[in-house]
Amino acid sequence: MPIREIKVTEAIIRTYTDRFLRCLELDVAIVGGGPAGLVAAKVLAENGVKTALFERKLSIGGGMWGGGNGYNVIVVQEHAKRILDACGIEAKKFNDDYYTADSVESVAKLIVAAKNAGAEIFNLISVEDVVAKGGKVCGLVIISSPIEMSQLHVDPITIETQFVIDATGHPAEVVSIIEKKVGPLKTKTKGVIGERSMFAEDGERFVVEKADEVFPNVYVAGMCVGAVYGGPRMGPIFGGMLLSGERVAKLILQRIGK
Ligand code: 48F
Repeated sequence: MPIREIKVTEAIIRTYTDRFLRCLELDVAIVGGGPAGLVAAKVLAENGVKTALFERKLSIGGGMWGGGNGYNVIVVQEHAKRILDACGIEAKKFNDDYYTADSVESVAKLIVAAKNAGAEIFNLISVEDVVAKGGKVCGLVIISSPIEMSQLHVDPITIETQFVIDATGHPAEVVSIIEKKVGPLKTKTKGVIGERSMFAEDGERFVVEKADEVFPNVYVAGMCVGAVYGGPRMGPIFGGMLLSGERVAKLILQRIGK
């Protein structure tokens, strides 16, 4: 049969629309498709939680693609290697304490793992606000990234969700909005402090230990944790990001009794 162009168009519009309509009401909405968001998506979805991840950029993967300084290698500590293993990412031992992995392979396989677990992933969608009723966050305000980038005067659309994970990395975008427009965070300083200079050992511990709920039903994971609490950055060592996403997913699973 000859290709009919409008059938291709129809296939795209119908499939995307169906997929999006299924995600209008979510258990968990994850903002940011870096390593922390992807691991959280995988763990939640494989436990039967209705999860979608929204990423502003064309490519999912955040700061993981470029490894360190554009050398496409990441370093992961022994205690986080099991997450690479679970996604089929090849990890090679380096000295006694570290493993290295190809950053491109790592991103690709984290995406596949999240998708295979049942998470929906939307790229080119920016979260520009939250829906807040009675001081509670109950949804996300989203807009197509090209519209956001071109600053066209176009209104956004919304989704509803029980829980939000802010996995937007260094800028901690969602919780910054909440702090300004909805109410103070549950943290001691009640707001986003911003990350500190590099201290990898502390930073790695920090992003895992403090990954938690910072506003009712809103959790932080990954580098966003460092930004909220003023933790140090850690550079291209990624164990903390993976474990932070996993921890937040497990905390939400506990909350909903799964
Ligand atoms: O920055 P990113 O990779 O966050 P992460 O998962 O991992 C941090 C590491 O990559 C690295 C590091 C490790 O030592 O420090 O930086 O914590 O991924 C965050 C993603 O969120 C997207 C952004 O494009 C990126 O891909 N993002 C940020 N704000 C928004 C967003 C938003 N408002 N809406 C949608 N996506």
